[in-house]
Amino acid sequence: MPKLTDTPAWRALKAHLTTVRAQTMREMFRADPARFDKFSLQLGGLLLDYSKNLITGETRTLLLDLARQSKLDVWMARMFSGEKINTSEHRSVLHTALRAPRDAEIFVDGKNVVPDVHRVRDHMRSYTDAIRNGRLRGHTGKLLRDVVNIGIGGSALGPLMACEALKPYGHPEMRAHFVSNVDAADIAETLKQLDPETTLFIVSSKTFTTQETLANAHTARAWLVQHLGTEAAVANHFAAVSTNITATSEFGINHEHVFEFWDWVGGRYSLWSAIGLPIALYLGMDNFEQMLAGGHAMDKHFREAPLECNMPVMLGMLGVWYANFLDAGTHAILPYDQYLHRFPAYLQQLEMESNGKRADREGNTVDYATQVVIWGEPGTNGQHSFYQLIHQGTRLVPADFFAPINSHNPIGAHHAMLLSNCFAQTEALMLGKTADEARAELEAQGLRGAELEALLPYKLFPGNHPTNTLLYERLDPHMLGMLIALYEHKTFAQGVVWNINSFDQWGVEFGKQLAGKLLPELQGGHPVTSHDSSTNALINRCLSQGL
Ligand code: G6Q
Repeated sequence: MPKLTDTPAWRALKAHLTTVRAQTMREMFRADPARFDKFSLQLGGLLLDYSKNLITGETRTLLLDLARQSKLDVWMARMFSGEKINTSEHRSVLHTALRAPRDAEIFVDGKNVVPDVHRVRDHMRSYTDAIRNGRLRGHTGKLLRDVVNIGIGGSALGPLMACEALKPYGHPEMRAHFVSNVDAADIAETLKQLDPETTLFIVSSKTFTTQETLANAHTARAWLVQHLGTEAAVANHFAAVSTNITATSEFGINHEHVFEFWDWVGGRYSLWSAIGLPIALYLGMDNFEQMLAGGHAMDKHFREAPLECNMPVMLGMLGVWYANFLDAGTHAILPYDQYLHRFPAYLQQLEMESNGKRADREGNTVDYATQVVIWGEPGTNGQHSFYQLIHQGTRLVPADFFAPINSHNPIGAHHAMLLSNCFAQTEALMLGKTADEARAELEAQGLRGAELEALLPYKLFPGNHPTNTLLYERLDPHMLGMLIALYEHKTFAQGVVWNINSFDQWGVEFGKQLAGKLLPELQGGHPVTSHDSSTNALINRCLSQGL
């Protein structure tokens, strides 16, 4: 197999760079009034405008040639059919099966997994209905109204992001809390707000061995037992979600409140499984299923739409264009939707944990860039902070802007102001401000001569900064499901092009391996000498100062 960077599609894109660099987006828009129509896609209430990118029609053709050369269609079929494409862990990759309809058939090791998915989903429905309508109550008979998810990484970020994103659909008397960090401040500050009689803890852990989660779960359990005065209270106040059912029963969780999932669901892809239990509790199972339906609609689109009309493919290939041909090192996620304020953090894990890798599928170290750094904050807050660098800094920062056409909170002019900021930013990032335009502005302010010329360089904006805009009717459960699945498949498409396994996470496993290593030394009380001088000094300083 030729090296990726020597393949015809890769070489063609390299050669094409000079054509794209020879023109600005400002010129491209001026030359072609139909540019928006040519470079935008729609799917069920979601519009993707990718016309403000550093591409021509030919760039798109060449990027899709690269996707075809990478056999994206073959990899897609392998993933959806349950083939074990996560080769380093010998696992299928079937988060898509979690949102498949009841009559679908998807096989892993000869077994149709869809009936199991729906069995657990039915269990989630009966449990969440019972908690929400008060049939299942706390140990003292009170309604359970505070749900605390104890989990980390993939067992936290998705449910947290979704509960925040869909707050307008939440049960008016319920609150969802999330405890992840092993720093006791996380659980202590959460417990301070809670009444044990009305609190339900969900211990979420695929492996049920994660240090942080088990430490928090034991602390929560001790707090509950101390306040309610009996171990018996654990039965009503704890549920668990895991693939490790033996460990959940060892922890003492009532087996009727244990929700199963399977090793073919990756942690960062697991919010569609029972890991979504806090979402289902807070929003109700009907809304959770709407989210699954949104994910499924995006699955269908990804599988069936031709590459040139395929949203995840377009987002993925644009990312490849910037990472590999225009040397971008980061990509900003900028939601003009406060409800999506944890979406950047969610996508950080999804993309960086999936594709932040350097060994290809054959075990070779790649000689091209893979995943860029994902980061971001909601607009308009970011405008008063890091947008300075995007507008006038020296780095290329492609960005995705998100905005709902309709607000859940139609108060005064807020929403029009929000949207005007969003559209004004992408327009300004594309157009920039030329010397003539800046000069005219300064003259209008009364500046002339040397004073004007001295100020001019600081008032210039090169523009030509690429952005995508994702505009949707309203952020409802179905739309959120579509958006999440859109980025899952974008991530998959990029992994296919980079020839990496997007579904293992040995870097995260390394962290878990390290987690317990220093602990005995910090607890042992004796000065250490076994590490490098920096690590020794840090440990010894803590020991000598009373740890
Ligand atoms: C996700 C990662 C990682 C994982 C956490 C929690 O893809 O593997 O973020 O979700 O480390 O693991 P457990 O769910 O096993 O506690």
